[in-house]
Amino acid sequence: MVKQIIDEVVKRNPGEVEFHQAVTEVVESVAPVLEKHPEYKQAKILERICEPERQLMFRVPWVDDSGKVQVNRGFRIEFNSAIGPYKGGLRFHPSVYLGIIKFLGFEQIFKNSLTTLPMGGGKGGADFDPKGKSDGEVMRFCQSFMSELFRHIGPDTDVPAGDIGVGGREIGFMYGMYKKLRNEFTGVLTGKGLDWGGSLVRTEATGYGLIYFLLEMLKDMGKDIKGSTVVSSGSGNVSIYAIQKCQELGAKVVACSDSNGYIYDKDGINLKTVKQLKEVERKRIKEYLKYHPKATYEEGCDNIWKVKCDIALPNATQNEIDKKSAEKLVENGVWAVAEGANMPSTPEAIKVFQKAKVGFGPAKAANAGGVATSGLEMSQNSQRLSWTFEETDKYLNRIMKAIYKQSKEAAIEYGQEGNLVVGANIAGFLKVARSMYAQGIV
Ligand code: NDP
Ligand code: 2IT
Repeated sequence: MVKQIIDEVVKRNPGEVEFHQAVTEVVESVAPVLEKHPEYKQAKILERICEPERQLMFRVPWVDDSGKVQVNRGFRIEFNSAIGPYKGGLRFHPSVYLGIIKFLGFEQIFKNSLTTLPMGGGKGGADFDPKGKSDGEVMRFCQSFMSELFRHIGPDTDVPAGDIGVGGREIGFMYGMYKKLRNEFTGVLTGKGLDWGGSLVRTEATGYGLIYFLLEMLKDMGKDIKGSTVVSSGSGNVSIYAIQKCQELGAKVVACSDSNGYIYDKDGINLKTVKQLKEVERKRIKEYLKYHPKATYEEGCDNIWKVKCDIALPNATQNEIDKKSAEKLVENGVWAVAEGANMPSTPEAIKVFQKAKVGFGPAKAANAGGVATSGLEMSQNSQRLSWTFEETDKYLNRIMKAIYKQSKEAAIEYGQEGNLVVGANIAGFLKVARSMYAQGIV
C-alpha cells in the first residue's frame, strides 16, 4: 500500500522531486499507524493528506528601478485545514517552483500539528530574488504579490509568515497592502513589527526553539551543550538566533555560511558582526574577514560540513547535507544533529546519522518553534494584547519540550525507540488523521 500511494503521488505530480521526497518519508513512517487503524485506510486519510485542498498560482508583475517590467510567479498552497486555518511561511527565492512550495506545505501540516496549537498547513512564495534589489523594488514586488494573495487569505482562513527571503521588511510591505485592500487591521500575517501587532520572541523563535529541542535530546543522551563545538549553516534568521542561544549556553560556534561559502573562526564566531552584515547591511558572509582577519573563508556551501564539530545545525536550506557530508561529519565525531532548516538532510544522510547513533532531531519537530510562536502571535492578536518576552519565551520552551515528548513517545509506542524521524511523523499525523476522520469525507 505504501508503494502504491507514493507511486500515485509521483505520477500525479511529475517533476516535483522535493515533494516526492517529503511524501515518501511521511508515508513510510506512518504505515504502521494505518495497520492499527483500518478505518483511516478505508477513509483514504493518507491519500487525501497528499492532495492539497487548494493550489494557487498567480502572475506577479512589477516595475524595477530602471523602469523595466518584470514578471514573477506567485504561489500559495492551502494544504490541509483539518486542525486550524492554513498556516505557514512565504519563501522568496529564485529556486522556488511548485515542487518546493508543495514539499514545504506538506511538512507544515505535521509540524503545525506537533506544536499543540490549532493550525493547519500551508506555504507560499515566489521565484523572486530579493538579493541585490532596492527597498523600493522589494516593496513594489511585495505589493503586487499581495494584490492577488489578499483575496485568498484572512486571519481565520490562511495566515502567511516569513521563510527564506521573507523577513520583517517584506512582511511590513505585504501587511500594508493587505490592510489597504481589505480596510481591516487583523492578524492576517505573523512576524509583524512589534509596534503593529507582532509578537516578542518571533524573530528569535525558530533558532531558540531549535536549541530548546536539542537540549531535550541531549538530556536523554547524557550530553551537555556547554563546552561543545557547533557548526551552524546559513546566516539568516534561523542560524543567527540558533547561534545566539548556543553561545548563551556556553557552546562555541566555529562556522556559519551563506549560499556562496562559509567562514571558520576557531575562537568562536562574533555574532555581532554577522548580525550587522546580514540583518543590517545585507552583505555576503565573506565580508566577516574584514573585521576578523584571523578567520578563514572557503567558497562552496557544502564545505562547511567538513569542519569538525560535536553538534551540527543545518539552518540554510533543503538537501544541504547529502550522504557524503553526513559521512564526513560522522568521521569527524559529530554526536548530535538538529535540523533548523526544512528537510536539510537527504534520506541517505539521515540513514548515515542513525546508523552511527548520532542524536538526530528532524526538522518538523526541531524547527517548529518558529511557527509555534506565530501561533502565539495569532493568539495575542485575537486577544488584542501583547505578552512579555519572558512569558512568550517560556511558552515556546514548553512547546518544544512537548514536541520532543510526543515524538519520543510515539517512536516508543510504534517499536522504534530513539527514532525521532518516525516519532515526529507519527505524532504529527495522528492528530490530523483523527480530525479528518471525524470531519467526514471533505
Ligand atoms: P533567511 O532568508 O533568513 O536565511 C537563509 C540562509 O540560508 C541565508 O544565509 C542563505 O544564504 C542561506 N541559503 C538559502 N538558500 C541556500 C542555498 N540554496 N544554498 C545554501 N545556502 C542557502 O531564511 P531563514 O533563516 O528564515 O530560513 C532558513 C531555513 O529555515 C529554511 O529552510 C526555512 O524553510 C527554515 N525555517 C525557517 C523558519 C523561520 O521562522 N524563518 C521556521 C522554520 C524553518 P544567501 O543569503 O546567500 O541566500
Ligand atoms: O517553515 C516554517 O515553519 C516557517 N517558515 C514559519 C512559518 C510560520 O507561519 O511562522
